[in-house]
Amino acid sequence: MARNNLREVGDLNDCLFCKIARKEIPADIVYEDDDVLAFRDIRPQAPVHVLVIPKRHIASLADLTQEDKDVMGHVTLVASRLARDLGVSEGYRVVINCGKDAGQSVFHIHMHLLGGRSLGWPPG
Ligand code: DGP
Repeated sequence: MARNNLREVGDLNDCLFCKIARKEIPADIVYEDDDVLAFRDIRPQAPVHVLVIPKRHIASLADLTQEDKDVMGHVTLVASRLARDLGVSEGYRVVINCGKDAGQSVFHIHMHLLGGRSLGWPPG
């Protein structure tokens, strides 16, 4: 339990995305396996806006350890496959906001997959 900077055991119980992973809160799930879940963002910023998460609680990119290499590789592969399956393989963006200043609002690591419109750069 002392891994990944889990601030308190309470993080796991209170974490919104842990609750979605446990199906305690409904979500529009587009992909699921034993380790990874992908669901549509509740406030979509593009026609396709999906969040891909490891089911296991990891607070943020800054908290990754060697132990997380496989699951984060898996998250990335799922995002790549979903881009194809959801029809945005012509151009899409994956984003991981890390920390408050980057706009991270849910402290369970998640990869945004955004596509279906032209995406500006640099991001705001
Ligand atoms: P970030 O700001 O990078 O931490 O992204 C968090 C995203 O999570 C944000 O785009 C909105 C989304 N979100 C917040 N609450 C919920 C929820 O209850 N359900 C779903 N599907 N998405 C949520």
